[in-house]
This record gives sequence, structure tokens and C-alpha cells, in this order.
Amino acid sequence: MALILIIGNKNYSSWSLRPWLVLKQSGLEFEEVRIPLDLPDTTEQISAYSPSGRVPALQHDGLTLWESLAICEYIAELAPDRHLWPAEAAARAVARAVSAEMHSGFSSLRSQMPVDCRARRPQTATPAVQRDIDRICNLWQTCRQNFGGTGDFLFSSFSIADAMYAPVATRFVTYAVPLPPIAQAYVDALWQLPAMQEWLAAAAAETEVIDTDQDAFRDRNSD
Ligand SMILES: N[C@@H](CCC(=O)N[C@@H](CS)C(=O)NCC(=O)O)C(=O)O
Repeated sequence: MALILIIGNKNYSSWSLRPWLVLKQSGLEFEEVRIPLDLPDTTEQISAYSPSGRVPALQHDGLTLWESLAICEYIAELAPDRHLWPAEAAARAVARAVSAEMHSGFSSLRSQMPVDCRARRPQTATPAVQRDIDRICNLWQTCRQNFGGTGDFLFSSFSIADAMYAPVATRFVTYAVPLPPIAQAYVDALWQLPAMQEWLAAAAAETEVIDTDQDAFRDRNSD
């Protein structure tokens, strides 16, 4: 049975980007259902698919799954040959740690620099946001140095950890965040990924415009 991924607007929904990128990299066929956020019927529409009332959600073979990291885990199990988690145990453990850190952390960056893929609005980071940025650059550098091998990604070839940080890369571009060379090279590598290019082109083509500064949007999308 087909895999169906339910997502929000590509320009704004960072949580949707993560499993979408993992599905693309898995080589599995999937359909997508896009539900624009911040419209009067958004909650009702999402709730028809997702028990949490949030996107992303995945439907497969009678299973409905929500929470981006759980969806990524499931895709990795469906496509074991793609090694969407690193094959080596220590690398895999660190990949899971940095993915969990992204899933639960960096609240200042997430709330003060919301994802807006096609926008370009340079912004000076507040001290709290700069602390998040510094931690992210530090962890990227550690992963690249310890596990980067000959590849361009955190754990050499593409993994779920890279998908978790892909929306951070879009923020760094949107808000013109100055980065140390290793972090900048990593952002460039993510940017050049064909699937990432496909997402960014689709985001640029979307017509919905959301005021990401409004409290109601930030409350429901601190991603
Ligand atoms: N912890 C969830 C967060 C999902 C989430 O917050 N999604 C936002 C969109 S990026 C959403 O569905 N918002 C619903 C709304 O705006 O009504 C995950 O990892 O999937």
C-alpha cells in the first residue's frame, strides 16, 4: 500500500521537511497531501489525518503515524539498505543524540527565527539565539570531525540527523547568519542536495503568505 505523507506549506513547515527529505532519500515511492497552515479550516483538515492535530503525519498499510522523528525512524526501517541511520553503533548513537537534541531543543532559535524558506531578511541574533547557533555549529563541527569521513554530511553520507538540521540550514540562509567555515560548508552541502532543491523550489512557488510574527502562529509552530 502507498505511503502517504501529510505535510504543511513547504515554505513554512519545518517539521514537514524532515520526514519528506528522509522519504526522498529512502528512494521509496510516496504521495503527499499538503495542508496549508494558518487558515480557518487548517485544524479540521489536519485532524482528518493526524490524531495530534499536527503535521507531519504518515499513513501506510493501515498505520497512522505522527511526530516527525518517529516517522523518520519508521522510514529507516522500511528502507534498511539506505542506512538512514549510520551503520556503525557509536556514530548511530551520536546521530540519535543530535537528532533528539534538535527535536526537543533550540527554542530561542525556533521561535525568533521562524522558517520562511524563500525569504531573505538578515537579522542580528539575540544573545539567546546566538547561544543556540553556537551550540549547533559546535555539534555540527564535532560530528563532521569525528564521523564525517569522506562524505559531506554529519555522518559522512546522508542520515536522519541531516534531515533534522535541514530546516536550521534554511534559517541560517533566510536570516544571513554568519557561520564558521565548517558549518557554512555543511549548510552548502545540504542546500545542494537535489531533494532539498526540489523542496525549496516548491516552497518558492507557493502562493500562501503567513505572518510568522503573529503569536497565534508561533504558538502552534515553534519549529
Ligand atoms: N513535535 C511535532 C511538531 C509538529 C508541529 O508542530 N507541526 C506544526 C507545523 S510545522 C503544525 O502541525 N501546526 C498545526 C497548526 O498550525 O495548526 C513533530 O515533531 O512532528
